[in-house]
Amino acid sequence: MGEMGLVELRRVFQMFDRNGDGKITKEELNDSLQNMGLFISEKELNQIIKRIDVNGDGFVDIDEFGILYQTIAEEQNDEDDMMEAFNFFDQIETDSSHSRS
Ligand SMILES: [Ca+2]
Ligand SMILES: [Ca+2]
Repeated sequence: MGEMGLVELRRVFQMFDRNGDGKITKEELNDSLQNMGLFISEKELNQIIKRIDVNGDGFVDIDEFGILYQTIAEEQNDEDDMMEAFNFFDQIETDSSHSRS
């Protein structure tokens, strides 16, 4: 899956999956975003989840999270809003490479 390795994906996923149960809830996504200084509305949050949640169970598992990554990479030219919302991926990568190794 491109530059984004599975190990890296798993690491980022775990940052979002705060209770470690293997799926990201809307609340966990919201918490993670807020921790990164990104405050989005409930409506936007629902839209993001809906977009990511391929199998419709209301949670984001690691497969769906991987799809999100690819989606962002492929659509970054015509999905400016989504890119803005997901600029935090850059921050995560920067943070994790500087903090505890
Ligand atoms: Ca979780
Ligand atoms: Ca799902």
